Amino acid sequence: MRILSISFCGSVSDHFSGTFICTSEYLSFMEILFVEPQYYSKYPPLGLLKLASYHRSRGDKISLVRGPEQNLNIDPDMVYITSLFTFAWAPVHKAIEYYQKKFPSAKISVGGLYASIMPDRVKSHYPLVDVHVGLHESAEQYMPAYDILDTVEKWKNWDSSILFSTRGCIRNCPFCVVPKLEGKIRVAIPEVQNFIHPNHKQVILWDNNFLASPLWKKTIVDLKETGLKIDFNQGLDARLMDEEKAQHIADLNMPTIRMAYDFKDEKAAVERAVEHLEEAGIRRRKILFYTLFNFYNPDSGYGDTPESFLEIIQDIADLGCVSYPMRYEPITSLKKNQFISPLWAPGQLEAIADARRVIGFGGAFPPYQGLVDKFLSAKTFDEAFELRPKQSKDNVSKSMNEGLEQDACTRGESTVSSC
Ligand code: B12
Ligand code: SF4
Repeated sequence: MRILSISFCGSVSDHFSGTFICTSEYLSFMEILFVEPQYYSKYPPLGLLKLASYHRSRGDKISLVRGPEQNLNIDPDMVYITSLFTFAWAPVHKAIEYYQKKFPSAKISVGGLYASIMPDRVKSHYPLVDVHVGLHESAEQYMPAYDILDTVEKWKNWDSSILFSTRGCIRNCPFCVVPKLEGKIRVAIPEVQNFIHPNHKQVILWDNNFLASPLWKKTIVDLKETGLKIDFNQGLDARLMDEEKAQHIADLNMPTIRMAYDFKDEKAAVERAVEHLEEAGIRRRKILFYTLFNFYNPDSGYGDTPESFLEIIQDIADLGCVSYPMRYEPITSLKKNQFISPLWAPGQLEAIADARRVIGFGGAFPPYQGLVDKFLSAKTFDEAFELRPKQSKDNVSKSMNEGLEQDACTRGESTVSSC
C-alpha cells in the first residue's frame, strides 16, 4: 500500500466516472490486480471492469489479466478474482492457487456468480481468501473501465457496451438464481446513455426482466437516440409484452427479439406477444424463443417432459418463429450437462443436442419450411428429433435451407440465456 498526501481538492478519477475525491488528509492507495479466470466466455468480465473503475476513482492502481499470467511486473496489495458459472469453478480455483503462490503477501478476494452461489465451497477450499457474496453496490454506479481490456489479448477489439439498466426480477422461477441473489426488480441505471462508451458500436443489455422496469419506456427512447444496435440479450418477458411496448421495441435497431417460452401455460401470452410485435412491424422470423427442457423440481415432482417440450417447439414453429432449446442446469451444478431429469431419457437429451447441430442453425430451429413440416407432422418426440442416419450435416442443412433467406437472428448465434 502506498501513502499519498494531498492537501487540496484533487481529482483522482476515471474520466468516465467523473468522481472527485476531495481531501486534505492522507490518502492511501493500493495496487490491485483484477483477474478473470480462464473459463470460456463470449463477454469480458463486466463485474471486474466496474470494480476497476471504482478503485481507479479512489486513486488505486489497477491492472487486468486473464488466467494465470507469468509476465507480470507488479507487486499488488490486492488480487480481485471474479467467477461466472458454478460449473466453471475449476479455472477460478486454479487462479486462486496461482496468485496465492505468486503474491503471498497480497490479500485475495473472490466474487461473482460462483462465489455468490457457493461461498462456503470456496471458503472451505481457501480459508484465507475473502469471499464477496452478491453485487458490489458502490461499483454498480461506475462506467466499466473498458480501456483496460486493451491489455488482454482476447478482449483487445471489444466494441460493445454491456449494462444492466435494472437488477433483480419480479418473478421467482424455480430454475433461476437471480431473485435469490438480486432480489426484487429495481432501476440500476436511469440514464443508460451515460454508460455507453463513445467508441462502441453495440449495446448489450443483461437485464433479467427489462419489460418489468418502471423506466422501460424512457430507457428505450434513450437507447433509440444512440442509433446503435441493441441486444436485450437475456430475453424479454412475453407475458409483459403489450401493444405499446411492442411499438417501442420495433423502433429500435434490434436484429433479434429474444423471449422465453418455457412452460405450456405461457402459450396464450406467447401468441399475444407475437401478434403485438407483428402488428408493430416486426417479422415473425426475427422473434426467437428460448425453451427450457430437462427441468425437474424434486420437491413438487414437477418437470417438463419430451412431449411437453415437443408441443412448445410445435407451437413456436406454427407461429413462424425461431426456437432455441436450453437445457436446464441445476443452480449448484458443478459439471455441465450432467443432470438428467427423471422424466427424460439420456438419449432424448442427446437427440436435441444432435438436432440443434445437424438440422438447426446456430443451435436454434428457424422456421424453415422443412423444419416446420418435420416438427408439425411428428406424433412423438422421438419422431420429431429423429435424424436420418445417412444424411450428412451438409446435406440436411442444405435441403432445409434451400431457397430460404438466412435469418439475421440465428446467424452465428450461440448465446443462450435463462430468461
Ligand atoms: C450474461 C449471462 C449469460 C451469457 C454469458 C455470460 C458471459 N460472461 O460469458 C450467456 C447468454 C451466453 C449465458 C449463457 C448461459 N447462462 Co447465463 N447469465 C448471464 C447473466 C445475465 C450475467 C452473467 C455475467 O456475466 N455476469 C457478470 C458478473 C460477474 O458481473 P456483475 O454481476 O455485474 O458483477 C458484480 C458482482 O458479481 C460483484 N463481483 C463480480 N466479480 C467480483 C469479484 C470481486 C473480488 C468482488 C469483491 C465482487 C465481484 O461485483 C460486480 C458489481 O456489482 C446471469 C444472470 C445475472 N443476473 O447475473 C446469467 C446466469 C449466470 N446464467 C445462467 C445459466 C444457467 C446459463 C446457461 C447454463 C443457460 C443454459 N441452460 O444454457 C448458459 C451457459 C452457457 C455456457 N457458456 O455454458 C445462470 C447460472 C447459474 C449457475 N449455476 O452458474 C445465471 C445466474 C442465471 C440463472 N438462471 O440463474 N448467460
Ligand atoms: S428466469 Fe427470468 S423471469 Fe424467471 S426469475 Fe429468472 S430472471 Fe426472472
